[in-house]
Amino acid sequence: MKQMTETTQKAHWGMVLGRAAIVVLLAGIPFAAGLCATNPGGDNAVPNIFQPQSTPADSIKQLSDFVLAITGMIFVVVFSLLIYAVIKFRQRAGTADREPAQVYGSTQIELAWTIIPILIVVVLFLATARVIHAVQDAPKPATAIEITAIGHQYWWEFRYPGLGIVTANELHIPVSDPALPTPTFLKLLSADTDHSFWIPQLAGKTDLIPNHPNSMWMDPHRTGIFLGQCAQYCGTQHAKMLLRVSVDSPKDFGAWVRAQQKPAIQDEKVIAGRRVFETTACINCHAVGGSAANGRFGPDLTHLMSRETIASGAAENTKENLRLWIQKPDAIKPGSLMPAMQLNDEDLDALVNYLETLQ
Ligand code: HEC
Ligand SMILES: [Cu+2]
Repeated sequence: MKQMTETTQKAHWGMVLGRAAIVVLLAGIPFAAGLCATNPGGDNAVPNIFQPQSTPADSIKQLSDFVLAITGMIFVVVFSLLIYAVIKFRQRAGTADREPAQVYGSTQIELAWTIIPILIVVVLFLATARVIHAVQDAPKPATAIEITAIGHQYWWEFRYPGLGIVTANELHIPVSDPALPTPTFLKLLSADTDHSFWIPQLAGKTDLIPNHPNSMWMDPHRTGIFLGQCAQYCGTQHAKMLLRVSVDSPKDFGAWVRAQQKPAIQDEKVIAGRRVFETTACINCHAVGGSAANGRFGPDLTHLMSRETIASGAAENTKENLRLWIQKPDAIKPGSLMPAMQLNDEDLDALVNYLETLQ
């Protein structure tokens, strides 16, 4: 007798705990959604899929909201029925040794739960197909900016074929005024392995695959810095393969383009450092416009100092970081494909002084 009460008591506590767990889980959903929707740190401090600022990202957000609403409704209906059944038909003292009523099939119910889900899936399919079509088949206006983005282990190369610009890691594009749209169309390529281009606030995620050009576009609605990240594991330093997009006003973009189109500054004061650069392996991997350096394995350094970060966002572009980077890239980005160059202090200082003139 005593044993039996103990078992029922245990079962009772099990049930209370189970119910409490369900309540906690349900309460967690709006909490998590609230966390995601807030934007700590102000202006685009974190990439955020909940605050689209460009047409493709906006279409994707709207579709996700729609799908979430429908699946959320299904979740609520199914869980309400489940909780109802669990409570209403729970084991009671009087019914412990009786079998529940045995029901064999119901054509109406079976038809309903076959046809309704099919309709829901068709609606979700059509809504998704519509957005995919609108994003992928958008016509390219004559005013579009064309850029080729090439993924490298572990940095980004950006080429503006129409403007004759080559740069790295920090993409500059103009803001797009709906009255006179200047969207940016990107051709996506890879120099080695599979990468993925993702700036959540501006567009969806698209892979960069060797020998298989992909494309995407974005038309940012406001200026500012937007952050992104390589979204496909591509090797050791995949995590430090960040993307920085500067959406500029038409005036700022024009000024940036003119500055980038100039050849590298040749400052006689840093001739010693330039000599170090041009007589070591640097030039096999890096290009500096208007000099003997035309390597393509690493980022173009012609306008290195116009970038706020180095090594794909791994460090700020300061004198100390440049020095450290050349001496020991692994200190900033372990596994990066730039070798430690083993220079003596004198050469290193001269070299950094030279790099600092590459405005
Ligand atoms: C074997 C090829 C190779 C050699 C040689 C090489 N680099 Fe690099 N370098 C790279 C690669 C690859 C990166 C990109 C690393 C990353 O971000 O993952 C890089 C990045 C850099 C960067 C950061 C650029 C940016 O905008 O992020 C600087 C500056 C740089 N190298 C300077 C030098 C200098 C100076 C030398 C010569 C002393 C040199 N490199 C030699 C391959 C090389
Ligand atoms: Cu990558």
